[in-house]
Amino acid sequence: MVGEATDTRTRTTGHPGVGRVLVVIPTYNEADNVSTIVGRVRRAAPGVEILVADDNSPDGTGVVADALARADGQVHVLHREGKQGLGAAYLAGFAWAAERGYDAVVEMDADGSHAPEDLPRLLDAARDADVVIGSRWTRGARVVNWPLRRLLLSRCGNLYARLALGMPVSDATGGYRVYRLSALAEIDLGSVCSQGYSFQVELSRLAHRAGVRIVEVPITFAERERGDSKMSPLIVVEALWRITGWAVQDRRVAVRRSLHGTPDGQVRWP
Ligand SMILES: Nc1nc2c(ncn2[C@@H]2O[C@H](COP(=O)(O)OP(=O)(O)O)[C@@H](O)[C@H]2O)c(=O)[nH]1
Ligand SMILES: [Mg+2]
Repeated sequence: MVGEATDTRTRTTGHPGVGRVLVVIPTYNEADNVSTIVGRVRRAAPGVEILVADDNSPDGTGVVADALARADGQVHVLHREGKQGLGAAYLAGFAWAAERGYDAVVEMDADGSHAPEDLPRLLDAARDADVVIGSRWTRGARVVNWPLRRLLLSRCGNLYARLALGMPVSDATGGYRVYRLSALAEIDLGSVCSQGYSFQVELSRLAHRAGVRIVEVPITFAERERGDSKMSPLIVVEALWRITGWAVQDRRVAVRRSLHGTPDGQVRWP
């Protein structure tokens, strides 16, 4: 990771009841989208700061982001060496936020699928929660213009994740979230192994296991209008493979525990 970020004349006020907020926007070939999304976030939530985490996009997204950062002290850029996946970009963004003393980070796609106009509502929910998931599959949510195959993939993926992992989360694969830094500190981020979109499921699982407060709020999710999706069959296979692995691991632990218990009789994860 090159990791040089534009700096930081901080003028933010943060979000009431949450504190200083950094919206991390991972980008790969989003030159047509990055200015629009940054502008929408700045208008919708003027108190937050933004970090564009760009994986050296060949289309020049990083150059566009640098220009945005030069013009606005609340916008920063993290330049990474090359495409390493969504999960790696987010982990780098979280570390950047932790080093600089932010109170909360937001995950948001660059392509407009996650409406910045919903952000104040997500941040309001974070006053009484450690993790807020913007859910596509809870009462009051809407999904606009998504092709049927993506709808099915998301519904089936979430059903499988919920059944396999026993998590009370309707949208474990969703990528519009708020994490308090104090909650991320409870999670062993060094153990995260996902590269693609299973990152969201993995963090949901780790947060659930850490016992932090998770709430879901309905969002309106819209298909991107410009640029191409980076979703690939490999990403789907990684998610299926990892969810199955975690489920097997959880069941093994449950069986071991029922046979042997824990030394002090307490229930705890390995
Ligand atoms: N930094 C970085 N961002 C990525 C990578 N893969 C996807 N993204 C970003 O992650 C977000 C979601 O990706 P997208 O292609 O919209 O996925 P989809 O919504 O599932 O079709 C977008 O902002 C992408 O630019 C990656 O390898 N590195
Ligand atoms: Mg998208």
